[in-house]
Amino acid sequence: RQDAIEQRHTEAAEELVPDNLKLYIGGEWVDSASGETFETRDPTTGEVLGEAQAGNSEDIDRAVETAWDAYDETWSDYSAAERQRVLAQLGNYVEENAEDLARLETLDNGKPISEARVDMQLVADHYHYFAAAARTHEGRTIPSDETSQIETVREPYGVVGQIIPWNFPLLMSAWKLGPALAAGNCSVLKPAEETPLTVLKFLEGVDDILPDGVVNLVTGFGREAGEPLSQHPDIRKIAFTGSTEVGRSIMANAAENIHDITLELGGKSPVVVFPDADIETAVDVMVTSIYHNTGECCSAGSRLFVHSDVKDEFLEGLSAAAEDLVIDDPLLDETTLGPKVTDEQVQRTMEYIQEAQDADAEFVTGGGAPDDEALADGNFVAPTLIDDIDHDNPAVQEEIFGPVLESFEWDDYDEMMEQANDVDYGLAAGVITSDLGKAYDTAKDLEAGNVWINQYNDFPAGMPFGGYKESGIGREIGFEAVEHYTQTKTISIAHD
Ligand code: TXE
Repeated sequence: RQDAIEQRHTEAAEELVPDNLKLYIGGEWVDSASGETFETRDPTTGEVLGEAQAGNSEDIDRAVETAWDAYDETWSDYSAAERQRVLAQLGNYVEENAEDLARLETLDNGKPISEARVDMQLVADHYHYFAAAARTHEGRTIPSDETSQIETVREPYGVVGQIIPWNFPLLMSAWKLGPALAAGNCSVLKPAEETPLTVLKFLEGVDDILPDGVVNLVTGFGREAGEPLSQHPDIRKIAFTGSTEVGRSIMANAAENIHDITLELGGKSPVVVFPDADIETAVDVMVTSIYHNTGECCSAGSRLFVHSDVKDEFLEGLSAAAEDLVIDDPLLDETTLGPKVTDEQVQRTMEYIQEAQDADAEFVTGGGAPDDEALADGNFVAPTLIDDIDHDNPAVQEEIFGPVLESFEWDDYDEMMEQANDVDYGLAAGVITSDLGKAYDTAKDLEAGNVWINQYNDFPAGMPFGGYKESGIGREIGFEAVEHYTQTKTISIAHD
């Protein structure tokens, strides 16, 4: 089986990895100023997939300048209808090439192909949503006295910087580029060093659709390429998705230049199960909330609060469902849990598992690598369910970003809610109950930017998404995201 996996991946890489792994600036494929490159690896086999350019501050300077040229000379002259057509064509391209892009995403990130296919449908749909949103730019008329009329118009910033992570590589690029372009901005985008391939392939494919310089891609590391982008005085806004730690430094850099900012950071989201919940539904929702994308979701529902009346039945169902997940080569249709993106991410997850073990927590299932020799070369972690753990344990308070769930039993609603809100994060939450009135009340009590009721990780393009507390600032996707890429100009007109 191990040989078959290797062969499948080698063949897929030969077919799908783009020849062109250069920087994309002003519609040209160029080498990084330093000439340095970095390897991106397949997390299933450990093999090198390709070498991308390691951009630095010189490349960022060049990309920002080029983006301004494109804005001044071309993009700012495009009407909303013309921007709509460009965005719709980006969506069409992804639809037409969805299978190749999905397989490449699986190679670079390790996510099961079934999930990568859903990502690609979402990418296409986001471009179509933002194509439509480009046409809905409206200002307001402000009531004033009889001698003036006041109007507002929403104008783009011009050039924006965008930095994205590795957990949904192409989807995160669409979350960033869609609203920025719809609002009329040009972008300098830096993908994560772990997963540069799909966005490179996408830009290669849409080169004829995008006017030169509207989207500029600088691959590279956080310190060398991301930081100079966030410090650049000539961008007018920075949007970042990643760790809270890096988000803090991005915000400090934005403060230096008084730049607008959107931050979508980590989470440690609670899911509350009421005693009247349908257990089968609740188990399905919980599996999606914590094991989808191997737990590498900022929204992951990673703390379970289950009512004591149903706890035993629920945990039994959930651990059985976790053990039924198919951990295997993510290129296979039937696989439901793939490898984590890097060795480093496995180490991080294992350190938290160790914290729980040191505290004598009960491991209902999982707690290490899966017992499967054929997967020994991959970054696999078995789905894990932990019970009997203190709420102040680091494994409970900090984001693990792996397939690891901690369970808490509750009887008293107020005490449970206090604990559910007792983390620094506030990104998402889940409520599972058959009483919708109760669900609404609970949703209001939860300190979270998004609350899912009887479902989880549902991300349609129109849904504003973002965090409370240390999970971020501003909202991604939805029409709110387009507004975040504009500034308001007020025009006051005198009349007799
Ligand atoms: O994140 P980083 P990492 C969380 C998750 C994960 C942890 C660490 O808990 O375990 O963060 O992951 C760029 N200036 N999330 O190390 O470092 C970097 O190159 C500017 C949650 O991957 O934040 C990449 O493009 N940019 C999250 C991006 O930031 C910098 C998704 C994210 O990397 C930079 C990912 C710097 N100084 C991780 N340093 C979510 N919210 O979904 C790094 N980068």
